[in-house]
Amino acid sequence: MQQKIDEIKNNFFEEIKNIKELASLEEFRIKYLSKNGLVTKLFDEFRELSKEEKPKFGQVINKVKNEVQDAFNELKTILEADNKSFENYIDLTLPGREKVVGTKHILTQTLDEMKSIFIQLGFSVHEGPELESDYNNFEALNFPDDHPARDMQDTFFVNDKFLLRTHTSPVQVRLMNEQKPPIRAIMPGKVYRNEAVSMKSYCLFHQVEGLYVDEGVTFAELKGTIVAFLKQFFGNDIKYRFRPSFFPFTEPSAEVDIWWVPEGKEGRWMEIMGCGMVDPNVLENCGIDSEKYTGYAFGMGVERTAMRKYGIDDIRHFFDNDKRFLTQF
Ligand code: 2U9
Repeated sequence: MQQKIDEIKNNFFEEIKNIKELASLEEFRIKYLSKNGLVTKLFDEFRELSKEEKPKFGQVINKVKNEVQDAFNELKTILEADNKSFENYIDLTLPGREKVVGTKHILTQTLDEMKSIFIQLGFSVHEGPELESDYNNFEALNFPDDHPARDMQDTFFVNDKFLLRTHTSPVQVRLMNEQKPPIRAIMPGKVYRNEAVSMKSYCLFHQVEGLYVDEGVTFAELKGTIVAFLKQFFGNDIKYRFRPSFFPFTEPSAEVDIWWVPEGKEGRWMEIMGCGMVDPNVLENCGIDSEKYTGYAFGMGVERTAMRKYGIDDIRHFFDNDKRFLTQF
């Protein structure tokens, strides 16, 4: 019996030296100290001993039991403390986790840039509702009753009096009705057209329009402002031309083209914006004396302009919200 006790005790103290972590400590406890453990089992054997042997081995087994239990408890305390400090350990040398930071949509960036250029040129920024009256969107702007834009095929009508604005021009109409000249403002915002969706057109897009009304405003000033914008937006070397055109709300009217050389392709003229002197009828419709005041106006599509600047070939990219497109800008 004594030999067995010694063997278990020696093995216990030999094995405990190799235990370095809590997981192996549990296996070790099961082996020696659980209900069926080697040390616990010694008590079963003790019960089988003769009356004479019992007092002697009782003391020996109890002593061994206390020694191994103490050693076990001590190691458990140490390993638990180690484990805690391991859990709280911060490795300051680890590289940081990269956070994905959102960026402004390319349209917002383009709008911001356009606004900031016109603000520098002395324009204020005005916005208005997207649901407009037929009067503000067409009537006040000199659109004849039979103009194609007034067709259901081209415009989203809500009823016979209201529609989704097809340009931001009604904001100018509102402004002129509210304020006396001088008025020098741009109108950025969403507009809607009932068109077949394709690479070039979408049912919704953004415009920036501008208006300057005062005494003695001339076409030369209009030209100066537009050229200043083109140079800032596309760079000083931009080649441009003004070409006569027609709009119901301006007379005379012009379209502005820029010379554009797409990558790997031949250069060509590309239309970038329209402009003109506000038609006297329009000024009168908005309560402004056309004998005293003149004004110029211009308008451009933000998507189309951004497509030119950044070489984007399909307008639908702006609205698809594909991260592969958005993160390029
Ligand atoms: C008022 C009077 C005049 C705004 C103007 C244009 C010329 C023009 C197009 C460019 C491409 C629309 O985005 S587009 O499809 N716009 O060519 N817009 S002058 O003239 C106004 C506006 C309001 C009261």
